[in-house]
Amino acid sequence: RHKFWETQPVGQFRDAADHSLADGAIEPPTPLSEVRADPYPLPAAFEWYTCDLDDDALLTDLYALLAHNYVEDDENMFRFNYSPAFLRWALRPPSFFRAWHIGVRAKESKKLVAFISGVPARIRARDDVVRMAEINFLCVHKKLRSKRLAPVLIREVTRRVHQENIWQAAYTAGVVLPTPITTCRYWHRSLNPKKLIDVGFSRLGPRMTMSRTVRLYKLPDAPLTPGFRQMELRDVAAVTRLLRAYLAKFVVAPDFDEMDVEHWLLPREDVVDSYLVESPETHEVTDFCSFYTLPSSVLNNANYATLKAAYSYYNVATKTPLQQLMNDALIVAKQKNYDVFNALDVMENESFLKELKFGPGDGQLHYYLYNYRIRNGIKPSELGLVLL
Ligand code: NHW
Ligand code: EN5
Repeated sequence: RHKFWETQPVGQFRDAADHSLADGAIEPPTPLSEVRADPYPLPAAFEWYTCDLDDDALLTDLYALLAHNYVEDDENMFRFNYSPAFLRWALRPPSFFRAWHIGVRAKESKKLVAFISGVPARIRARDDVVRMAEINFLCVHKKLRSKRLAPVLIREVTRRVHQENIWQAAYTAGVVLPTPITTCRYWHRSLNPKKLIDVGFSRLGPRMTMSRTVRLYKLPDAPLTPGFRQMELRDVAAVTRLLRAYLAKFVVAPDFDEMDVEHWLLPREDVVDSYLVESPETHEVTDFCSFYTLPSSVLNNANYATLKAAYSYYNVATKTPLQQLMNDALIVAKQKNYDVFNALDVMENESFLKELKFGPGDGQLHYYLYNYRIRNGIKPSELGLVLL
């Protein structure tokens, strides 16, 4: 059934009933001297190409590969359109490895035809903090599909991760592979219902008119919580404290330090937005919310080329009710002209989705760990990890 995945140290569907298998690494590390020294072979017309994200020309090529060939919804109406600035941010966190930005080019034309990436992260599973690679942006050009190139890309990124003495990885996918640690649902909150309906992202509900729908999703013009403001550099220590205390509640979550928070959560225009509540009395930072910007191309629509989507990222509420905090996030996203606000049912998100008029989407997101077993998996609400 899974000719490639059957050979990999991942939970196999057949292991599900075996109670002798403990949580933790599936196979032990091998000595670095035993890690294969040379790249895996590619079909003769192609060559490996380590990408330099500082290089604007490379970044443009990578952007174009993904904009034309990356993930689509099940009806091929929308395709993720990660911006060049987003890709630079996503691929260059603290201590990133350039060797983990792996392209494949056609030897003759030098055209970029495939890509896979990893970035380093510390991820905690129960009480075990593990150095991992977060694998993302696996993409093979549409004309080269179903030729078993993906397993070669995955083996090659694995080899380069092993060379850094890292033996585990985390990744997400819309497809089912052996074996998810949990399966999450996407939820969507309309901000610009008329456009969403025009492009086929959502439908007019039964017995609903356009004007009733627009009224249903109306939001105030400005955030309601006193002390709600953008996060700044001076807030990094306070936000790190809040976030670390919060993420400790989940079974699987990143182990963020101040450098990670500065990189992943300090606002960057059209990439990541972060807000916090600073108590007007004590000036203490009590609550935090964030979202990242990932537009989708609208395929085959005469009126619109892109959908501007915000994706809920990390949120922590200690004083303000989480629902009120997220309502303010919706308000600022609407002010900034996003068409839709998306969220997964991870962490405590279930507590506000229905109340804030999110509806369930038709997409799922499966979370995976490589070479790390978590018996019986976890619930989405036990997951404190959001990948881009
Ligand atoms: S998920 C998004 C993945 N990208 C897309 O969906 C873009 C559009 N699709 C494509 O570009 C986020 C192609 O369809 C791809 C497959 C390239 C997906 N993950 O080459 P073949 C990520 O980036 C398996 C893993 O013929 P193709 C996460 C499939 O099950 N495996 O197919 C990435 C089959 O194996 P099997 C996937 O359609 C995580 C084999 O690939 C997969 O031309 C990567 C077929 O290959 C997916 N999304 O290309 C794993 N989709 O055993 C990281 C298909 O079933 C693991 N397959 O026969 C950790 C590594 C690091 C470890 C460090 C210690
Ligand atoms: C790795 N980082 O399917 C990511 N999106 O629901 C890779 N559906 O947008 C894995 N089909 O439900 C990504 N509208 C896996 C996701 C791939 C993309 C995907 C889904 C998520 C999505 C939309 C559009 C569907 C178009 C037809 C959807 C309904 C919204 C409606 C709004 C009003 C209230 C009810 C729901």
